[in-house]
Amino acid sequence: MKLIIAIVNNDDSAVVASALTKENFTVTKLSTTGGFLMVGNTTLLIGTEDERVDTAKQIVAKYSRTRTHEAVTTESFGRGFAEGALANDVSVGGATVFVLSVDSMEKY
Ligand code: 2BA
Repeated sequence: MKLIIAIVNNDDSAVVASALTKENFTVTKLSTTGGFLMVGNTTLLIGTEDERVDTAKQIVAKYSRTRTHEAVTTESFGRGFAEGALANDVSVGGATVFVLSVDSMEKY
């Protein structure tokens, strides 16, 4: 058994989770924050049999779009976006996916 950890954009998370559920995956959605941009994203936990991992990854990839996000540089801290802050465009996503081996899973 595997645990898939998929970090996706908030705007894609409902569609990705719905598509996974439709294909009989069980999904837990966590509200998370990226350490670099410090903006919200969504982490999906998907426990599944080894042979279904590729299917889950394909679904996540299919519904996760790459976006450009403006990141304020450290020199701009405290000045905000409105005051001529120095901003860089950062490419985010589609999705970052980790696959971990699971020793056991029980439901009580
Ligand atoms: P953030 O940490 O907010 O990162 C957002 C985007 O900023 C990243 O997009 C990447 O393009 C850029 N970035 C991140 N760290 C950087 C750094 N040290 N220097 C320069 N640019 C950097 P993605 O790679 O698509 O990542 C999207 C989100 O997925 C991340 O949000 C983070 O929450 C998660 N993530 C990505 N890789 C991860 C990893 N190796 N471990 C844990 N979480 C990860």
